Order: sequence, then C-alpha cells, then structure tokens
Amino acid sequence: MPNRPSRIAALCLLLICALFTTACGTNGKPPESIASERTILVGFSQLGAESGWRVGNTRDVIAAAERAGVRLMYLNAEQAQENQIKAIRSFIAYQVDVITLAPIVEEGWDTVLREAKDAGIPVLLTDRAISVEDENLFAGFLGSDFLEEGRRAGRFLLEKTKDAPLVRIVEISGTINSTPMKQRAIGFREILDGDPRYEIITSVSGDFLRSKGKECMENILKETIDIDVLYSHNDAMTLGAIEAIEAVGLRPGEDIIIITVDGEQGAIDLLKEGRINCVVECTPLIGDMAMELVKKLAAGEPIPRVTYSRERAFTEFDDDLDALPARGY
Ligand code: GZL
Repeated sequence: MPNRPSRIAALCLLLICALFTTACGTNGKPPESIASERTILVGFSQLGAESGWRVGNTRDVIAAAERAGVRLMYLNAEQAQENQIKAIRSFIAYQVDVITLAPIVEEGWDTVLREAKDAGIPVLLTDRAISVEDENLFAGFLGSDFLEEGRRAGRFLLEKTKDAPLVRIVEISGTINSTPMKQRAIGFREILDGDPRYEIITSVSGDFLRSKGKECMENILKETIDIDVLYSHNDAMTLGAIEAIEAVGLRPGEDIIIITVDGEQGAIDLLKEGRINCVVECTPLIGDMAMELVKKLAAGEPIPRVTYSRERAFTEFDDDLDALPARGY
C-alpha cells in the first residue's frame, strides 16, 4: 500500500486540482471529457537500458509523447522489478491519467496493479507481458509476437540446413521469466521439435546483456567447439558471443550459423558482411502506437487486449539487404 505521506500528498494534490477545476468551471462536462481536452499525463515505467533495443525503445516513446502532446513521467528501473513497483506507486501518488509499463518479468505485479486499478488509473503493457490472477488489472498489451519471432528463427534454420544430417544448436536466451525469453524459446522449438536432426546441446541465459552473451559463449567454447548454430535471443548478446567465437579462430556466419533477434543496425551490418545469417526483427519503435492507445484510455475508451507490432526477418537469402533503410536503433 502507498505510504501515508504520499497519500496525503495525493489528497492535497487532488484537493488543489478539485479547487482548480471548480474555479475554472467545467461547464458541467463529465470528467472524462476534461481529460480529453487537457494535457494527458502518463507515467512510463521502463525496465532498464540493457541493450540498444531498450535505448531505442525509450527514445522512441519519449519522442512519440512529444509529438502527441502528452506529458510523460519517465522512470528507468535499471533492471530491478522493485524499482518498477516503486515507480508505479509514485505514478499513482501523482494521479497520472495512464500508466505504461514495460515489465522486466511476468510475475509479481498483482498487488501494485490492484493499487493502480483502485486509484482508477488504467495500465497499458508495452513490450513485454505479465501473468496476473485477474486479467482486468491491465487494459491491454502492445508489443511483439515473441512466439512468432521464435518460429521465424526456426523456419530460417530449417531452410539453411535442409541437407544437414545433424545440427547441434547452442541457445543463449534472454532475461529468465521474461516474455521474450520464454516465447522465443517455445516458438523456435515448435518448428524444430519434429525433426530429430536438430539438437539443442545447451541453453543458457545471457540476460539480454552483451557482456553476458560473450561470457556464456566463452564458457561453452571451453567445453566444445562442435557447434553448428548459435540462436541468441537478442543482438546485444549476439555481438558479445561473436567476439568469443572469433577469439578462438572460428568464423561466425560460416563455421557457426548465427541467428539473432532484434534487428539493431549493428546486427544488420554484420548480416550484410556474412558474419550473421539471420536477423529476426523485433521493433522497439512502438511509441506512436502507444500514444494512440494512451489517448483512448485517457478518454475512458476501451482498447484491444493485444496489439502486435508488424515485423519480419532479414536473412542471407534476401537480395535487397543493401537497400534497407537505416534501422533507427
Ligand atoms: C523485446 C525486448 C527485449 C529485446 C532485448 O521486446 O523486451 O529486451 O529483444 C531487450 O534487446 O533487452
């Protein structure tokens, strides 16, 4: 429960707002229409700054809020769920119109989202999903179809290795218990599980961090170099893993097939050089879509439970890689 000082502050703020509203006169309009006329205040709880993807996402949401005339309170949780929970409580104390949450993991949100609901503040999930007892604790989800991202990675590998007798795969996964980590793993396995030629010899978490991706790959290479494929859940970890692969004299993209997710400019550049074979797109540029949904919520309108961003995969089989526009992250 929010502590007493913040509740007193909230009540004072509320009283001032009430007096202000009364003084300015509301012409008897219902409160929701006032929200649609005055500047919308959004509390944005971002999980961290762990990758180029995340930094690009933050920049895009901030720029989109500016374009939309929405006032944004942005708090970076630095990869700690407890900081996101504190951020949500401060947004409640400020009586924001809408909360947007990019949840680092799926569990542990029921209590604080109940507080937001009791305060009458709708919550939009952006980027990742959550698991809660009561689905009504959030208004909707905007982000990627991570299962499909994993399937795209698997389909590329089937095409790339259709004549191979045996394919030994190393998986470096993302933050444990996060939606992208869980679903990119499931989608990838959905495509390959029916074929006995594919063996995932090890799967370790690199927490979406470049440094940990490098460390994971170094440790794996100490055990074996009999690896055909690296499936890495994000470009940051892939760039780290490629350093480790090259440090032992192996050629990424040739000796080891490299499949990565996100679509950062750095990964696309390595795809063009032949040091990565497949880049599954996961766009962070969802700010404008988020602001459209925020405005609906602030006006008391319903939004879809799930809104997916449009994505594709870029592979060595594409003949238009040089024509690709700059990625913007
Ligand atoms: C995916 C996002 C993931 C990215 C990583 O939507 O949550 O988190 O794939 C980022 O780069 O760290």
